[in-house]
Amino acid sequence: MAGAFEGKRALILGVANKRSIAWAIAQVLAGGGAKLAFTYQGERIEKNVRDLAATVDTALVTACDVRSDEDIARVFSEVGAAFGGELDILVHSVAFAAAEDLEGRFTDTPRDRFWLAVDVSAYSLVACVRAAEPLLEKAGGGSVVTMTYLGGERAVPHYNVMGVAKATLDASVKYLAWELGEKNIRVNAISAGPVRTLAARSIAGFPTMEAIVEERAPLHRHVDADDVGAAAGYLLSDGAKNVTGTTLYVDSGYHAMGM
Ligand code: NAD
Ligand code: 0WE
Repeated sequence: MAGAFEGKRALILGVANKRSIAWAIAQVLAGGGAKLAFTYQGERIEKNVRDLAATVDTALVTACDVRSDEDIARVFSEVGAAFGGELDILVHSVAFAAAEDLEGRFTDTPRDRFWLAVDVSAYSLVACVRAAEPLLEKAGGGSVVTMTYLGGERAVPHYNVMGVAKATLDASVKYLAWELGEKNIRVNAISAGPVRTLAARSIAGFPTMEAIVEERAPLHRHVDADDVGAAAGYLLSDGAKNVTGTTLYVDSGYHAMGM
């Protein structure tokens, strides 16, 4: 796909390290000729992200905690300055729930941590798309991709409040797609099977989940971040110009099964 993103400008939220799904997507965009901007969550991962960004054509690396309206406003003003007031691509690859809520009973999720998961993992897409809208519009339209998981549609043991957050995210994708379609802004989700990233490796029983996919999915193999990167490359390219409001499953077909 060399050249597919020549002249395109992309903002990517959610790189933590080289295993991040966001980084796999960034590499596909960079390989196609895009100019990139990155946000990182805190000083703890700043160096990781700066080192990775330095290996591609990067215009901006800046901090963003998606819980903060001030951070989001500053980030999009910096992106506007870096990219001449325009943006073609927005990649949202951010999620968080308190670790204890991915271990205990969903029934026991307290109010504050329920809203934390929805705030970081779902509302952040709405806030970022709203802030990106003028930049995307000025570019004549654009493409937004977010990352979701089957646990937002079905009960996946232990995914718990993250499932509720993903259900909220999935519905948000459809409402955003409807409203922004008239501005030629497309909004889609990728539903990935379990991928060995930082967010996934800390989860007890993750190897078991990979093994279940390998046993039951039609393609009998687990999913890598690069597989997700390739799918994002499609959704973010002009080849998907009439695709919006949808979910592309990159899960070896697991979602199609009833057993
Ligand atoms: P990751 O840990 O590499 O990425 C998660 C990112 O979220 C990190 O960069 C982290 O800094 C960021 N983040 C968390 N809280 C934030 C906040 N308050 N403000 C800003 N950023 C914040 O893990 P990943 O697996 O690459 O996850 C990326 C996305 O993919 C998530 O939405 C996740 O739900 C989704 N996803 C992951 C899998 C999987 O198995 N790994 C499967 C399907 C979907
Ligand atoms: O979306 C995710 C994981 C997102 C995530 C991961 C963590 C780990 C560290 C959100 N918040 C946190 N909080 C932490 O403190 N996935 C799709 C991967 C995943 O997570 C699971 C899964 C799968 C798959 C949790 C339980 C069951 C299945």
